[in-house]
Amino acid sequence: MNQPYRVILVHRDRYLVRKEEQERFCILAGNLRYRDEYPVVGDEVEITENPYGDSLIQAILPRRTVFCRPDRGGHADGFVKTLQVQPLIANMDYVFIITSLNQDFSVSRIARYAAMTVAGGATPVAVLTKADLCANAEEMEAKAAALSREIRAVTISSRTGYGLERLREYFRPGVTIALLGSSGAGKSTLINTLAGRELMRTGEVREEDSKGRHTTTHREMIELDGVYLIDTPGLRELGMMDAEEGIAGTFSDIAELVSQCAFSDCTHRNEPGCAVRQALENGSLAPERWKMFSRLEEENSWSRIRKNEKMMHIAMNRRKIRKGS
Ligand SMILES: Nc1nc2c(ncn2[C@@H]2O[C@H](COP(=O)(O)OP(=O)(O)OP(=O)(O)O)[C@@H](O)[C@H]2O)c(=O)[nH]1
Ligand SMILES: [Mg+2]
Ligand SMILES: [Zn+2]
Repeated sequence: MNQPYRVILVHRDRYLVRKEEQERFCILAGNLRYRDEYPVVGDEVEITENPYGDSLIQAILPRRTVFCRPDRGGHADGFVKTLQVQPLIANMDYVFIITSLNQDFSVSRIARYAAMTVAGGATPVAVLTKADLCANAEEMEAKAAALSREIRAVTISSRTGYGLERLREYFRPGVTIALLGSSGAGKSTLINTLAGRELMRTGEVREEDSKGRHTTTHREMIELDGVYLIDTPGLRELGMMDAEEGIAGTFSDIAELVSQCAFSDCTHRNEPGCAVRQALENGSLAPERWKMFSRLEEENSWSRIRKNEKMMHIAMNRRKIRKGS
């Protein structure tokens, strides 16, 4: 079988691709640029080799899974910027949601990453780092695990090696794992610890609030004994967009309750036959989980409305431009 090349690093408009031991620098063929299709780290691509310089990426193979984030920057079309989802990584089996067990720990951030992971078809694993700095790591792990049946939680320390054996259960040959999370959470350090050498640069976190300084600046895939690990720069925030299925998949028990309300447009405030209110009242649904779910849903539908509004603006601008000319 002719194995495709995989994108391991993107640097502006140049792509480093790899197959077995062979690496090639590539640029995009005109037809991909014309269609605004850009490969991301993890993508499988077809290339035309050029022994004298950069090879050409001719096609991006269909993505098995993808991790996206809303892109508010977008390309300007007329006067209005488009709101779109931006793929960041492709073809990963697991997303390790790296969260440190310090002041930066946030269950709702884990929920956000999990929803976007599930939306893109991969499996989320909450990896709680820096257990050596935390007195109640087990309690925190229980909190993360209680978030959803869909999210597994593993506590580790790259410093002491605690928990790494549990993590290695995911390392089957051929598996691709993306490490995502805030700056300073310990993504690059974990890769170095697993590799047993300094593959990635790491940086200290700030004393006051434990936040990182955005040390990693590129997404990059490395191979360790047949396992592909993708290091990424810390994301500042992660909004919800096109995540209906991801949110429902992450909180499947809550989505199920919602579907049992007597009215299909139930607002879950005071309608009769509201399954959500009933579950909240009898204690089978924790209020924090309901709050988190509603928050994500609300944000997601807000971005959908915004997206549609922008589309309308663009269409109207186009008409104006056509009329004016
Ligand atoms: N005590 C302790 N410190 C850790 C652990 N893992 C990482 N650190 C420290 O946390 C700091 C940030 O680690 P990085 O690996 O650079 O974090 P990152 O997630 O790659 O951050 P960005 O590249 O900025 O997104 C470094 O000073 C690490 O030494 C751990 O398990 N225990
Ligand atoms: Mg890093
Ligand atoms: Zn209801």
